[in-house]
Amino acid sequence: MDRDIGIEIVGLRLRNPFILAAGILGITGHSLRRVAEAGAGAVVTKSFGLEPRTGYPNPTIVEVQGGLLNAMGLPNPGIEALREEVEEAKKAGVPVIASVYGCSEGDYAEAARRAEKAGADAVELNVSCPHVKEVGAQIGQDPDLVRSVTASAKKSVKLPVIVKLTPNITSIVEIAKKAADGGADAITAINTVKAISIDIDVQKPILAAGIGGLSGPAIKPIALRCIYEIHKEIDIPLIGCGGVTTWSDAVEFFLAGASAVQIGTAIMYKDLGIFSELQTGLRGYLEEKKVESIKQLVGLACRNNNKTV
Ligand code: RRO
Repeated sequence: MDRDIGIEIVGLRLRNPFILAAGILGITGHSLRRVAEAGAGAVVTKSFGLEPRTGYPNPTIVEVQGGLLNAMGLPNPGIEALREEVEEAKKAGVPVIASVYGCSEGDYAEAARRAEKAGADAVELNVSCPHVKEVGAQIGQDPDLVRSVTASAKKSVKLPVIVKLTPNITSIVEIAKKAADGGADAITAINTVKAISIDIDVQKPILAAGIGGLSGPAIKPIALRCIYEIHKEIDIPLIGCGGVTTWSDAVEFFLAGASAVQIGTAIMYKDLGIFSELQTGLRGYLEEKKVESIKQLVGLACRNNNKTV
């Protein structure tokens, strides 16, 4: 019989641990629904703020060695439009997580409240966009702000609150501790890694915004290291994000301490068929290793090697 690959995280039951990452294909309610129908265990919307934002001029995305570099600039129609997207996405019957951002504690609290009213099953606080001033990693790089933003979002909703962290920081563990102090129900690690690509003909950065965020296989070892470090120090559910392209990548994340993983850039390489491919591969691994559930894998690599720093 097939192994059950369902999980429970932040009080939500997921049929599998593969979650659509924020911003990738979560452009409309229809695209979220399509991803869910292709087999995702849950979906995260693109990041919504209180007001609409156009985002940066083109080019906003470029393929580089090992992944994609983006500087979209948080384009979104404003949180008023979230309800329609959530309603459409929920038709597929999987949990919908609303990604929200803001400039202050009050913004995050209000955005979380509106996400709850819109029918989302959880909120993911994006405190980690690598290149948008004031709203992104400037919050996620300040430990006290991470704590206070998390605490005020927690106070304003009954929904589970997940905090998505940036790797562009000296100690992600320090920031993760503050998110946990603020009452986070789970942590997603990581958002994209600050990076740049330069056009040698015109001799300037390719992206209109200059610096962007790197995603894809190139950042997988960084994301894994972050999960591993956080898991060793803090007892909080973790969602791995960064370069998961194959089922074995996902297994690495579970072994490092993640209870679920998000899939983003890999969809560009493999299309939506990736969700069934990941499930089949993971079931095969569990059978081969005679493991009953994913839970048994979570953090095993940390426990098997307690000598590393
Ligand atoms: O919109 C973006 O440019 C963006 C966001 Br909000 C984010 O969280 N991470 C990223 O790489 N790009």
